[in-house]
Amino acid sequence: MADSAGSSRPSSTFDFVIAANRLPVDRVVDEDGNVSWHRSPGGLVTAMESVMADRDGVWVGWSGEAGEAPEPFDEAGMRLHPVPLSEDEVQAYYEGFSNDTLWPVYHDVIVPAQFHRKWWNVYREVNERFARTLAEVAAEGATVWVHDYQLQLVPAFLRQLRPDVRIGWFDHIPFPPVELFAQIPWRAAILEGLLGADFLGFQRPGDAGNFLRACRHILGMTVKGDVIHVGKVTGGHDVRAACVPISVDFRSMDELARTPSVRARAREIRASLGDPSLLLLGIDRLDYTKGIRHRLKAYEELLKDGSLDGADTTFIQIATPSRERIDAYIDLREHVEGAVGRINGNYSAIGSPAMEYLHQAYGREELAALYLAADVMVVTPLRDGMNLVAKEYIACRHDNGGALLLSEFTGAAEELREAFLVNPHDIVGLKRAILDAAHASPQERSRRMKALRRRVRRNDVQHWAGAFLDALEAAPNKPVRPVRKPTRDHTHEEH
Ligand code: ADQ
Repeated sequence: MADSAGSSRPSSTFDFVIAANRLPVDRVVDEDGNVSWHRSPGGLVTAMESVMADRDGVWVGWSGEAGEAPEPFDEAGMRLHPVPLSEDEVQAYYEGFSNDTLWPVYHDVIVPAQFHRKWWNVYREVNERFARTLAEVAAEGATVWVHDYQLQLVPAFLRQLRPDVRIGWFDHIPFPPVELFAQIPWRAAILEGLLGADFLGFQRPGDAGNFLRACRHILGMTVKGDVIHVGKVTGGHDVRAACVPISVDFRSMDELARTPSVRARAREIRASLGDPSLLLLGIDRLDYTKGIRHRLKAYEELLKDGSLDGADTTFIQIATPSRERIDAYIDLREHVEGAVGRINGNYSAIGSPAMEYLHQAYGREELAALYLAADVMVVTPLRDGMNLVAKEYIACRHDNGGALLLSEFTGAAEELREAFLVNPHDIVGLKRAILDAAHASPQERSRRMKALRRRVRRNDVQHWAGAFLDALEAAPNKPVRPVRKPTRDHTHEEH
């Protein structure tokens, strides 16, 4: 940690800096009003912990609560540096531009995108604030890893402030074809924002290809292979855009699923549903990209035409609450809950529900037990950057049992070729694939699962983080301007 005595906050700078919309912790207030921070579950935090373990690192992000930001603090083995967002900014930058403009455009416009100039202006301001904070906490020559679609302007803002640092950006969601991306009124500014980075990582080769094409078509840039020569944006540097698919912490999930308590809980889950002969499982954020409506339609038809027996089959759908103030999410929830009620009303028997629907978040143990209990994991997104649920299911199936039904439109489908692959728009094909997966012989399931487990074990989340950082390190760009100390005395703007 390098001291910077004399400056106001922060009192130190770091060699390794992560920027993500959210900090990796959630604020918890107990009955007596005491505040504590709990580490958020999830692979990204685990991956970053392993990367941070032998580095001097800080994570810059929003705390999840509107208003003043808490002072920087240590948690989960790293320094956390909160960025403030006002209630208006949460609505315009996060719920608005990130989740109601970019999210639908980047996911094939499954629902119409909303374009509002005010949202864009606030998105820009918040990105600039993130960049200023990063410029303050990054040590000379630091590596800065920026995450996801909420922070696409950060690379260029940061490069202007700190040409000495090495900047990487990773896109967790798809990058859309240029025909869709071109709808965004601020498309050129977004590309220019990203091109401030040295290396841009994407989930699929197709996403990187879409980005490269957008640079050619919209900005008229010269692209050679996977390198873009950025002439006019930041004074001439090269940016590489390539595919580095994210994964899960295979070893820790595998270990967790082997514990006696998780195995016992898996048996208990089946018993509590009347020991159905077929247990199907879906685990998703309640998001229209995840294809929940399509899978319920296929399931309902299978019950209706008698291919499946509702008294002897249960479909557990865990739908984590998500973006609950956005209209498209409110509509989706109503539709899904209506379908679940109808399916249960028509096809359940007492003690043997045809569907179990839970709109709640769960701990890792419970998720591992669910994965272990399920005969068929149903993953049917209409578009998904990767889909970690599919990989978590594989990591938990140390028994080589279970079958993975996987949409072709997930990043995961590029790697997981031994899954039962489906086009979720094709309801007939989806119904057939559900039956194929349900009726596959134990030998067939085991053959597929062994191959899938080999792949995810090798390409785990630690491998992903290492590959990203190696690519960033090897990126073609070198700082082109004289190294200059960041300004440390600017105050954070309040909006
Ligand atoms: P998401 O769209 O959130 O991620 P996904 O990759 O499936 O989708 O990750 C969801 C995570 O949340 C999984 O780790 C899962 O275990 C967890 N989860 C789901 N339901 C839960 C529940 N009820 N309780 C607790 N945890 C739950 C975005 C992109 C993806 C990409 C990831 C990572 O949309 O395409 O794979 O980022 O890059």
